[in-house]
Formats: sequence, structure tokens, C-alpha cells
Amino acid sequence: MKRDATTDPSGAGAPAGSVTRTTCAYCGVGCGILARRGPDGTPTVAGDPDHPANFGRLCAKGAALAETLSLDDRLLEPRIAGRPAGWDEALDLVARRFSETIAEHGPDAVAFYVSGQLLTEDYYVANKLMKGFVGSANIDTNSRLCMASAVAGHKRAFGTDTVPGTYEDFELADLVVLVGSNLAWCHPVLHQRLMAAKAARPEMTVVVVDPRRTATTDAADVHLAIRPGSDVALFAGLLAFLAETGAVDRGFVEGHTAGFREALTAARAVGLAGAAAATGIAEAELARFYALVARTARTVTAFSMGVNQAEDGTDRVNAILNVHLATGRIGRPGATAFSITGQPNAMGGREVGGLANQLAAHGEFDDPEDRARLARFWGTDRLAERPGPKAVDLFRAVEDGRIRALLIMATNPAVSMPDADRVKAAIAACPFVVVADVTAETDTADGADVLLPALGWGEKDGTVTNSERRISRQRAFLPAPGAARPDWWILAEIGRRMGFPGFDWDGPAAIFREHAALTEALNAGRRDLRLGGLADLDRAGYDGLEPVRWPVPAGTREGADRMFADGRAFTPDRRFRFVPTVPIPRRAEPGLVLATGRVRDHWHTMTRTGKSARLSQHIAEPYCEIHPRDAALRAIPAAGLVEIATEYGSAVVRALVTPRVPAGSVFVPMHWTGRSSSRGRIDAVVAPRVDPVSGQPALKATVADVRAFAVAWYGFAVTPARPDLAGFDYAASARAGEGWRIEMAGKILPSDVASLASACLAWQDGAGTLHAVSDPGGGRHGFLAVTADGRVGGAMWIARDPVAVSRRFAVEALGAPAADVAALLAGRPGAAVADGGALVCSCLGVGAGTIAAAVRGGCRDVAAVTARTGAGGNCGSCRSEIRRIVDDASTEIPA
Ligand SMILES: Nc1nc2c(c(=O)[nH]1)N[C@H]1C(S)=C(S)[C@@H](COP(=O)(O)OP(=O)(O)OC[C@H]3O[C@@H](n4cnc5c(=O)[nH]c(N)nc54)[C@H](O)[C@@H]3O)O[C@H]1N2
Ligand SMILES: Nc1nc2c(c(=O)[nH]1)N[C@H]1C(S)=C(S)[C@@H](COP(=O)(O)OP(=O)(O)OC[C@H]3O[C@@H](n4cnc5c(=O)[nH]c(N)nc54)[C@H](O)[C@@H]3O)O[C@H]1N2
Ligand code: SF4
Ligand SMILES: [Mo]
Repeated sequence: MKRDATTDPSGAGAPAGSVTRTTCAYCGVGCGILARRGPDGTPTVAGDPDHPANFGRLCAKGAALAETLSLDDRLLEPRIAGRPAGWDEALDLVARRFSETIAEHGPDAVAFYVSGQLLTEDYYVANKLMKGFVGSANIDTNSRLCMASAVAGHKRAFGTDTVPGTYEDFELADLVVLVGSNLAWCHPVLHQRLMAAKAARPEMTVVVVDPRRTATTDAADVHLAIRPGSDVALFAGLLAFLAETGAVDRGFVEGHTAGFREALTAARAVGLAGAAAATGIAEAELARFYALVARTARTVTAFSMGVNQAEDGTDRVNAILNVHLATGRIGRPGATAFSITGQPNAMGGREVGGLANQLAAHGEFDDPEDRARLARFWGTDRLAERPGPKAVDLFRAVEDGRIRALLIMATNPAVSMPDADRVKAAIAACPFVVVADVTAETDTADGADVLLPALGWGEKDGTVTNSERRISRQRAFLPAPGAARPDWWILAEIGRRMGFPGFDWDGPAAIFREHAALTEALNAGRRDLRLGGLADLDRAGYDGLEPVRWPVPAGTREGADRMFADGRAFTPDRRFRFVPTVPIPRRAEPGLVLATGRVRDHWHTMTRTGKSARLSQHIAEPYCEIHPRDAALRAIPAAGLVEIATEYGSAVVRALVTPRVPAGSVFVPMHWTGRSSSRGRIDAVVAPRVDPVSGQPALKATVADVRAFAVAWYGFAVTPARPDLAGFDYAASARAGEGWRIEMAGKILPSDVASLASACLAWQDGAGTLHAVSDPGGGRHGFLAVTADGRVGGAMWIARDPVAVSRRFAVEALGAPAADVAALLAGRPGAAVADGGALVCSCLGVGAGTIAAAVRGGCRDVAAVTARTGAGGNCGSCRSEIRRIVDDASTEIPA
């Protein structure tokens, strides 16, 4: 995609023809990327074969990064109350309002809400400004919604927030247990590494613990479809089983841990029978899993949001860690517990103290030595003395006026916070809100007084830390667009203009050096987070920094491998701690348990992946997976609409009736916003209940009322421009080619259907021909706009039932010559044209129809389909979907 570099203050980015080594913008796997600029400057990306996270692999999202770099929706200048402003005016206003608010109401009246998508250097400055100089700990981050339970669990067991293992451990293990993780969709390259290791050593076993069938369970040997919320019981039962069967490593427990007896007592109260009752897994099957764990020394237990995002999330983490401590499976090759981080820099944010209850460099509020050293290092007498409010409480404080000036950076809480309508209202009512973002229009930016344009991926420069503690450089290769500036610069300017010392760095290298030096000043001889070996990197050294895993103490450059190999934790007595965990009883409320999460090709609130037509084709609409039994009970038809409601709010999404989700619960993705849908913002429904230890919201366990959303008509359109979705009872839009595809539905069909279609297609009379067809009963209508030069300028279909039009065919028709008007009006390819069907392989653009045709043509397994069609040949995250098509079709194939 071509970019306009006319207003670049810092040069033109990397020169045409150059290759820049950088790191992916998305998940915590932290893949290395080679960004090339073509002869005309057009960027393309490829996996970096030398990066130790991915060795050249990329998933569909990473591979499509170049498609998300257009500037059309970017925020390119500061805005005050909606009008463009200069940086000086905007920053002076922000600094003045923050200072006035502090003078009038105290430091706790201002707050920052930041993000694991900031670079470590940005994050460091945000935390220094708030905790060090404003003098409040009113800074929390979207990592509260993501990693907080893992952090709290690590600290309870290890005394520090340390991920002990490495990606290599996944490859060395004989048993990998994935808990509450849809690795195949959410961390595809790590999943691919795991699958490659398993293919090389078929004796390796992969077990997935997830109430739902997913692409990850499809690729596993064993799927333990536990009842939602029964993870503590599962792992407590396992601990009791290990003790009963003599599988406990006595030497390790006695020599290196404390609290085993209490944890075992709690676990025995659950036992095998209790675990079976709680999880809904038969005792015999559970015992088989337990025995497998008991006899497999090289076991990795990796966990993600199905564990962390729960009211007992921290206990779930410790229930898992207890099992690893009991067996001494920590810090050994192929034997570790492993928290998989979500965002590209969830880990880096933790290192600089981005959470309201942490100090920089893993320092603790309740440790006077930490506070004294930190205050000395920063040269401040205003260091915050106690933890600040965690995300949900922070927005409560905004709501009730305790917080009166708020800066939101690199996160979209009006969409991603639970009880999102309330959060959106709190932001709207706050006297002064600053939003720093790359996107001009977001649901959060709607409530801002000042918008500040940030540099995005490919433009900004700094470091990120991935799930295995590996620090990698993100490097700029694109010019800074418009007036956009780096996040660290925005924060440092605010600090300077508020009159604080120590905010005058000349670039991210200087900030990194300060951060590295601080880890040493705080932690040498006390904790493991040490970067002293990198504290003297000059500009060239920083620019050339190779991926390195912390700790990197002073005097070294090599970086570390796995942690805790010496069997010593960072608790006061250097012993690991067991934590007794007690399952919480199930809620006895009527309704279905709503779990929320992710889809393969979209990232969060879609401000970036939503720009790629390719990524938008896999799943183009918000949906609700619901079991056939629950759908039948509620008279919800396949592909009909459902309304999901709680006391907090409601949402309307498409029904996906499938036995892949268990009866009694539903699954809805978190990605749709007030911009991409009329009513698909699911966090409006989600309860703001939190884990009492970590403050992390239980985003996977809201009990909701789910019912059919009856409509009189359904519509589907492909259009060159996105229509306003606000007027529809239901609507969702997605990029398609150079235009848009829109799903619609309504309670009342307007009597003038043609006007509805013209409005939707933005059809100008005289611009060409608008063909129309209706069936005699009047239920089905097709409209086809053909431009003066004979191309499809848009099309729309309306029916009383969900529109049976080939989406792929319609999308591909947009802008193409309108050869077969009858076929186009029918919304189906003519007999001679094969329908590619729903997109399965985003990397190579292969649809379900093509794959099914290959299977009919004799391909009997995934490898054969890949050889014939290319599908699954790149990132591989669609292989389990291909396998499903092969399995489904194979029964139809004559032998
Ligand atoms: N494609 C894509 N990848 C991403 C992201 C994205 O937006 N899109 N975001 C990134 C981020 S920030 C994060 S945090 C990660 C999240 O990565 P994951 O945690 O893997 O993804 P989720 O879909 O949130 O949830 C994982 C699984 O938890 C299961 N689950 C629900 N309730 C329970 C339960 O009670 N117990 C257990 N054991 N499991 C349960 C759900 O069925 C779901 O399959 O993904 C990262 N990668
Ligand atoms: N129901 C439900 N809700 C959830 C979750 C769930 O599973 N279920 N998951 C939770 C989790 S784990 C997470 S991590 C959050 C994610 O939720 P958010 O952080 O709210 O989601 P994003 O869309 O990633 O928001 C990032 C914002 O920063 C902007 N941006 C991108 N790059 C930059 C940059 O370099 N600088 C600046 N200043 N801005 C930038 C983007 O345009 C976007 O507006 O959602 C949480 N919410
Ligand atoms: S797995 Fe995909 S999204 Fe995650 S870092 Fe690698 S390429 Fe990026
Ligand atoms: Mo996350």
C-alpha cells in the first residue's frame, strides 16, 4: 500500500529497496519481521528467519501487516474539541489542565489508562510521570484485563513476576497441557512450533482444557471439555492424585518450597470424585489424564485467558503452579508452567510497573527499600506511596468524579472494558479526557476533549518483551505521517510542561538505558529482573540490539535461558510457595454462561486488522456460538439473530448454532465495536466482576439471557462506501476488496425497498443502471448497480430469511465487469463458475468451496489439500478447519 510521506519531520523512513528487521505488532509470541520497501516505497513484510521466536514463520495477521498501513483513517494532527490544533497548543492545554486539577483536587484526581501495546520506553515514561512526579499511582493498563491474574499468581508462588520457561520447552516436552488457550488462533506461530515438534516426535501428547471445541482442541490428542469455571477443581484434584500415587518430588518439595501440606489438604477436600463432579468429566477419563501427568516428567502447562479472566483467576494460576512445584517441574528443560502473554508488550509493561499496584522494575509499594531506591534514582520527593485503583475501580473513580482528568493511550476501553456502556458514559462525563491513538475515530475517542496523534507500528521505535522474556526491537521503516509523534515523546512533553525534571530524553535509546539502569539499581542481589548489561548501549548498540532474554545483569550481554534452575525463588526465604486453592461454587442463576474471546484474523477492536479486506473475510460479522439444544429451546434458527442481555446492557449478533460450544454456555467474540456494528459491542453485556486478588475482570463468565431477535427482513450488500449503520436494528460492516460488505436486518421492512437499496448503495440517479428483481411473493429482492462503464458498483439482496447469497461471489463481483446480470441478481455464480466459498486460508486466499472441491477431487488429508490448493501452506492456523472439511466430506467420497 502506498503512503504519502509529504509531511515527515524526521526523514522519509527507510529508503526504497531497504530491509528493516522489526517485530510484529500483534501477539505476545513476538515474531521477528523483515519489512521491505519496494522501489516506490511500498512496504511488504516477511518472517525473519533469524528471529528466535518464529524462525521465519508468520501467521495470517502478521503476514497481512502491510495491508493495515494506509493513512485513510489515521489521526494525523492534534485536535481540541474536534478542531485541528498545533502540538504546542494541545500539550500546553493538557499540562495546564492536569496541573490545575492536581492543585485543586490533589494528585489522585488525574489518571492514566494505558496499554500492553505501548513500547517499553513509552510505558516507562508514563509510569515515571504518574507514580514518580504526579505522585499518584492512578495508572492502570489493559493488561489488567489480560495478565493481572498471572502476575498475581507468579508473585504468590515465586515472589516475583517471572515466567520460568521458554518456547523451546514446548518443543522439548513430552506432554503439553494448554489451559484456557486457543493457541491455534491466538498465538499461531507458537502453535505451529508445537505442532512441528509433535510431528517430529509423535509420542508427544497435547491436551487442551477448554469448555469449547476450538481449532486448538481439533489439533490436540485429548480435549478435556470441562465445565466453565472448574479449572481450580481440575488442578486441585490433580494435586491430590499426585500425592496419592507417589508422584510428588519429595526432595524438591522439602528442599525448595513451603506450604505443601496446606495446599494438599485443600486439594484432598476436592479429590478425584470432587474434580469429576465439578468438571463434568467422567472419573475414569480424569484419572487417565492425571496418570499421564503423573508419569510425564517433561510436562509443560501453558495457560491464557480461559484461566486469567475469571473471578478465581489467580487461584487457577496457583492451582496450576502448585502441580508444577509438587513435581519439581519448574526451570527444567521441557518442564515448566507457562503464562502465554496476549499483547506484544504485556510483559514489557509489567517490567516498568504499568499496573497500578506495582512500582517500576518489579518494585513493590510495601517494600520501603524499593521506594527509597526508586525515589533516589528518579530524584523525586513525590513518589506515590500506595497502590492505585485497578481498571474497573479506576473507571468507577472517573464516574463518581474522584478522577477529573484522564489520559487514555493505545487502548479502546469504551469497547474492551466490561460494563462498557457505563465506562463509555464515565469517559463522556469526565471533565477532561485526552486520548492518544493512531485512529481518528474510535468509540473511546468519541468522549475525548483532546486527541493526540501517535505513531503506529512501522513508524515507532523501541522495544517489546514477548511471552518468553525476550526483548526485541521494533524499528521504524516508514516516515512519520502528518503531525503524529511517538507516545514517549507525548508523555515526556507533558511531564516537561508540568515542570518536572528528568523528562528530557533525546530518543528511545536514552529511555531504555535509564530503564535498564533502574532495574540494576533496584534489583541487583534482590530480584531477577536485571538489565544492567544493556544500560550502557549507545545509539548504535540500541539500534542493532539483537533479541535477548532477560535477565541480562551488569557485565553480561548474553541473556538468560530458563529461570529457577537453581531451585530458588525470590520470596524472603527463597522458597517457592504453595497456595491452597478452593473451588468457588457455581452460580445458580438462570441463563447461559457467556464466554467472550477472539477470532483468528481479527485483533481486539479491529482498528488495524479491520483495514485488511483479506483478514476481514474469515469472519465478517459478530456471532454467538450456541448449542443446538439451547437454540431449539429458544426457537433460534440457524443464521438467525440473537439478543444477549444482562442487567448491564444488550447486544445483537448472528447465531452460529453448533455443538462446538457446550449446552448451557455461549461464546461471542470481543472484536465488534459501535463502528463495525450497530449492536455487536459485547462488553456492553459483560459483568464487571473481578478476581479479588488480581482485580482482573471475569470476562468469560457472565450469566446472560439469550433469546431470538425476531426481524421481518434480512439484507446483505456489497458497496463502495460504508453506509451509516446507526439506523439499522442490526448491521455489521467489513472491508471487502476496495469496498465494504454489510449484513443487515430489521424489524420492519420499509414499503419502499428500492429506496432502502439506493440509500445503502449510495446510488446516484444517472450514474449507470440500477437493476432490480423481486420474486412474485415479494419476499426476495435483488438490486444491482452497474456503473456507466459496465462494472458492478454495488449490490444488495433482501429476504425474509437470512440471505442465501454467496458472500465470496458477491465480494469478488464488486468493481468487476457486470458480465452475467441474472447471476449477479441471484447472488450466485453461474453453473460454470466454482464458488470459492467462505475464506478458510487467509494467507493464500483459499475458500471452503475450493477446498471441498479438492477433497472431491481425491485429496484425502490436509497435506494433499495443501499440495493441491496451497491452503494451509503458510501460517498453518487454518489446518484444523481444512481437516474438518476433509473429515466432513470424506464420508461422501466413493471409496
Ligand atoms: N487472533 C487474535 N490473536 C490474539 C488476540 C486477538 O485479538 N486476535 N489478542 C491477543 C491477546 S491480548 C490475548 S490476551 C490472547 C488471548 O488468547 P486466548 O486466551 O487463547 O484467547 P481467548 O479466545 O480470549 O480465550 C481462550 C479460551 O478460553 C476458553 N475458556 C472460556 N472459559 C473457560 C474456563 O472457564 N476454563 C478454561 N480452561 N477455558 C475457558 C474459551 O473457550 C477460549 O477458547 O490472544 C492474543 N492473540
Ligand atoms: N469481553 C471481553 N473483553 C475483553 C477481552 C475478552 O477476552 N473479552 N480481552 C481483554 C484483553 S486480554 C485485552 S488485551 C483488551 C484489548 O483491548 P484494547 O486495548 O481496548 O483493544 P485494541 O483494539 O488493541 O486497542 C488499541 C488502541 O490503540 C490504538 N493504537 C494502536 N497502536 C497504537 C500506538 O502505537 N500508539 C497509540 N497511542 N495508540 C495505538 C488502536 O487504534 C486502538 O484504538 O481487551 C480486553 N477486553
Ligand atoms: S503469531 Fe502472528 S500475530 Fe503473533 S507475533 Fe507472530 S506473526 Fe504476529
Ligand atoms: Mo490481552
